[in-house]
Amino acid sequence: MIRERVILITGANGEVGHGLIEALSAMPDQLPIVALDIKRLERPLRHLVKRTIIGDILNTELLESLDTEFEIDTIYHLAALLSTSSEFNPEGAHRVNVQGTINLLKLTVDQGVMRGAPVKFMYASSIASYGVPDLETKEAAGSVTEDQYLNPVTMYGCNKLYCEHLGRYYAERYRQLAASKAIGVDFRCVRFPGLISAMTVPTGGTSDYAPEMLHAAAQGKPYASFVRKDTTIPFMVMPDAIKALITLAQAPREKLSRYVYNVTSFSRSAEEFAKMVQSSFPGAQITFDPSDARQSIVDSWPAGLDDSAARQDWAWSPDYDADRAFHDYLAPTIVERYRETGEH
Ligand code: AKB
Repeated sequence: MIRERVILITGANGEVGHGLIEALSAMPDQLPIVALDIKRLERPLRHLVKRTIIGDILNTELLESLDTEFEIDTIYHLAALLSTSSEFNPEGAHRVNVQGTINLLKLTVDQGVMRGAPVKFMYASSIASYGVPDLETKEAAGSVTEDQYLNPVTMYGCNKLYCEHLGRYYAERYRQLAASKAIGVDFRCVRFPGLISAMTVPTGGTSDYAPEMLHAAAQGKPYASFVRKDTTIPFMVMPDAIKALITLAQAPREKLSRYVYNVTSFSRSAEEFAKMVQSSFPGAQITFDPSDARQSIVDSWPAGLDDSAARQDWAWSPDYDADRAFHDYLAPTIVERYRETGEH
């Protein structure tokens, strides 16, 4: 039996999954995509993938059937419960975010054993892996490196940080006491800032105030931000997030000096972000009504990320600074999106 060589994307129906499917399927000579998600892949994307599977990464029988049927070239593991959702069900979040990741790492090991070499495992981590103790420290710290302030305050952040460590373990030390050296995984991880897409409104995150502000303005709806005006974290627009994942996946392994890389584009306060939204959508009604609990989560995330390792090792550079993000991507794409769907 010849197994078809594919790329597997988990969480394919999420906002990063959508962008990744569009970008990968537009690249010449790309392998077919198998899209896995607990929800059916949205109709406009279905023709871009070889197979859409509605299923759970906790279902090991399903993963075994993928192992039998396909030769997986690269896994992009995007499926996760985000930070706000995870706080409402921490144990459930742990199951999905950690056990789900272990199940996929095991699938990647099994694929590597059949191939005789480690298979690539691309992991989407997050700024939530950080935990800065207070606002004074946050201000003094500025842009933080991958190794500073790793004391996350959310279940999601704990899960992300632990899975970064699991990736290193599976890459370097998997079954280290076995008689002969076991094949591990080629683990590569991007630690993302808050992501903003013109096409989808995220659900369940705590950096969602920025995209929510923008999507509300585009629909002519008022919006009350759940964080204070001065709240500052780094952001990136979706095309740059996709670029980061694909560029890291394509980088020669010998150029990579680490497993986890920060990437970022621009840092803005919620008030500055609101002003940029209002310059694209004059008359947007944005107010500030902070929620203490969600505010304290965003306050624990750094104001900036130092992404010099990614710039150095795999020539990372975002295409969109804040101005370009708004004027060339967010505003025009979002206007078109709501014109097409007629959602107001
Ligand atoms: C969230 O808010 O949970 C995510 C993230 C920062 O990873 N957007």
